[in-house]
Amino acid sequence: MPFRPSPFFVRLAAVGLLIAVPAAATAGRPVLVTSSANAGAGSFRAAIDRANADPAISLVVFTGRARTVALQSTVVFSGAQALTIEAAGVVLDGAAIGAGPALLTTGGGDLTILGLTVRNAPAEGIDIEVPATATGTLRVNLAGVAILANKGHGVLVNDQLDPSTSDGVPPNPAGSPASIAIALLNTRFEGNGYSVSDRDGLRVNEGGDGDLTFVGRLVSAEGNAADGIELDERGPGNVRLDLWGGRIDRNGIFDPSDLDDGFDIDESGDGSIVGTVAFTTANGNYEEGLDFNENDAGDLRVDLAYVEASGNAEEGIDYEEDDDVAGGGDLVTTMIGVRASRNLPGGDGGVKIREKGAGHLTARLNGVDASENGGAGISVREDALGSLTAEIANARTVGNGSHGIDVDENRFDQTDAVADLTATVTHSESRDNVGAGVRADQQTPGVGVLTLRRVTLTGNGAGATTGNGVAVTTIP
Ligand SMILES: [Ca+2]
Ligand SMILES: [Ca+2]
Ligand SMILES: [Ca+2]
Ligand SMILES: [Ca+2]
Repeated sequence: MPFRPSPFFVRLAAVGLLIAVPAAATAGRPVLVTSSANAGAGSFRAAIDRANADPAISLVVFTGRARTVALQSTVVFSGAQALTIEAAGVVLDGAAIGAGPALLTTGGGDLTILGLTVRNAPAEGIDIEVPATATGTLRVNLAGVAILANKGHGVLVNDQLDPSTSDGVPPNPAGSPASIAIALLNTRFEGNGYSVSDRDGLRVNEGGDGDLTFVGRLVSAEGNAADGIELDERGPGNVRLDLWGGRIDRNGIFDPSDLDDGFDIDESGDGSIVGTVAFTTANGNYEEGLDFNENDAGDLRVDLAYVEASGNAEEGIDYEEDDDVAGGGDLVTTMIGVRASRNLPGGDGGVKIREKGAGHLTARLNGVDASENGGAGISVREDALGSLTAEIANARTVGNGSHGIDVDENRFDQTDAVADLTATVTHSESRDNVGAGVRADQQTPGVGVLTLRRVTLTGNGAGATTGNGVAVTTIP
């Protein structure tokens, strides 16, 4: 399905475009593309070759005469300067490329692309390879861009020596000292990656020192072979996330032995995942809808507002802090107006929020509907050192295959004095679940307190409440 924003969104996008065009676009004389030919005078390839030869060239503009460029081989931009490509609706078609991406950049400068479609390449649509010596921040800005049916990743930004392995030795795996910042406006990634396993709509690999920053406004990633969007940050540095208006649906079907997610973030080494996702869907993906994993030192702090993650094959929303490598750090989240329903039994629940290793978990959920999931509706779990605080209001958890709401605090050891559970559920209904309406479990030592205020808890197979070590106060 094409992405069809409302007229209001289109106007918003137009305003955003004006903001997004960097100063480089107005500096220097543009090289004009006047021909749809694969090569030769006035072609896109010739324009990029001129930019390769002259670092003063920072702007390539399609004049409107070219419509579809049937590339016969990869176009390589090797210049180190920032480059802006104003395409005004032109299509780069890679169907006749024998092998390789449609567009490859290797120089490490900022790249801005406006109004371009890239389709049918036998590998990546656009491959941005970060030089090992890059420093500072490499910025990639895409506005009004469509990335369609490329066989590799739709767009790859690669700052890792070998993304398929944990290359280098943690905590400093191989990758340049540079940070990566990608900004997307009214941009879509559809039907990419159908060649080999693990090819995504958008993949950003950051390695070594540096952060990975992702900003998206009106972004769709639909029907891609592996993840719709994957952000992979290694070594020291944070992932910063700001997505508004995402449609990240029906991704991950390609490899039955490794089905994939809508939006996958993997952070390792020192550093946190911090940010917001709002007005976004992650529905019908073949593994999880949102799959955010933070490892080693650092926190996971991502808030959600008006997000739907339903009909996925595993969890709708899966937050895991210290999932694979415990290194301390907290998990803190506020979720408002979230729906996570009809996610299948492959996962632990509609909304799964899990903190491991040292660190506290604080979850504030208001207006979360997590119903008819194969597992629990809402699962909040804290393991090892640290306490669990959950404030759940205006929730609806109905007809789930396990508990409606599950708050679970697991001790570190018998001497851990700071391992308490404090949960409040107010103005909510948790009924007709296979498990309990609310399960609250506190391993000793530690104090467990569950307060229920105006909560409907009828028709649950394992009773209104269950669990050990928790004092339950019910206020009608
Ligand atoms: Ca880096
Ligand atoms: Ca890093
Ligand atoms: Ca970390
Ligand atoms: Ca932790």
